[in-house]
Amino acid sequence: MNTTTSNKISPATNAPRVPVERYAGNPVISASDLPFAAQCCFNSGAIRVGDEIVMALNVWDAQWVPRFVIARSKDGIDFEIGSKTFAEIPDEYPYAGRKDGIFDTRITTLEGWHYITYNVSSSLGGRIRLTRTKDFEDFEDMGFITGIDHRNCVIFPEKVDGSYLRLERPNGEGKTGGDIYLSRSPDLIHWGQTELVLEKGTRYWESCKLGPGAPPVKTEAGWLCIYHACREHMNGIMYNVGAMLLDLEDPSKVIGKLRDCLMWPTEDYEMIGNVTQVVFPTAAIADVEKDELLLYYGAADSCLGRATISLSTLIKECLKDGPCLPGQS
Ligand code: BMA
Repeated sequence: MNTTTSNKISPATNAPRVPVERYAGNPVISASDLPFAAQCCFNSGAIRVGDEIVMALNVWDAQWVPRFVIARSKDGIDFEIGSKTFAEIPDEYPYAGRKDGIFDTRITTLEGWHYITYNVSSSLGGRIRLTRTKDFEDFEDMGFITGIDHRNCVIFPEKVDGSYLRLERPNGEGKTGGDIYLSRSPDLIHWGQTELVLEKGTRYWESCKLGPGAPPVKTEAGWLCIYHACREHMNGIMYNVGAMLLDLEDPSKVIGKLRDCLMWPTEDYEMIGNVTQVVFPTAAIADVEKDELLLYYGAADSCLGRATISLSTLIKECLKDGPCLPGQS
């Protein structure tokens, strides 16, 4: 496979400690690959099912109406993209009739089901909704699983200590928001026992807000979490990617966190688009035998990128830096 490692200068160091190999054919999916007219597609969850990568593709159609469709691929590069919509803007006040949407899908396989979380927004705030499927053909809508105002939510692939778990980011930035929390649930519908996991601002590249990116990946060392991390600058907000490891038994505890930014926008398709300077990770698929973590990420709110990372290097470097709590970095 053709890959390319960006050699551009890191905002944190001069040489990346954990090289990120972008697929040389990126964007791996863009609007022109769709079987119907569309403006863009980005920020889409994906998982491995058997010998396929299945993606819950987050598309904005020609009229700027958001549509979710399923895409499948044997090699994770060439996707067969469906046109059947599996989730729509809820037909209820205050969402009905608004085009601002549904977006940011993430998929977690859990107890024989594939659970898809996504954000439903309106001018009154965003909320997370859940749907599930066994075969990516028939879907069961499970309704809203947060109150107002939530932006991002990823579900863990197994229960810990008898509870389902998720990482979430209530909306907001500045003093009162933009941090990552963990919540627990007995049934995936009712959530509580919320604890702060990671505060923004440990490092300058994650100074203004953070959010869970890909659903956590279980490794021997801990739950590996790839998250988005934002920095505000004179031209707006730059979306970067960070990595941390959470304790296997108590995932509210950070046991390792990469001090340096793992990935930041460098390529044209990440710098230029509907929203400039955005790399927004939504899927991390581990292959221990290949020592690979495969990432899918939205680029500039316009298309999808694909990248690979050495799993062992990433884990080692996260552990080396320790929890990296505020004031310790
Ligand atoms: C976030 C989400 C993402 C988007 C990002 C950059 O708040 O809305 O869908 O990629 O902003 O625009």
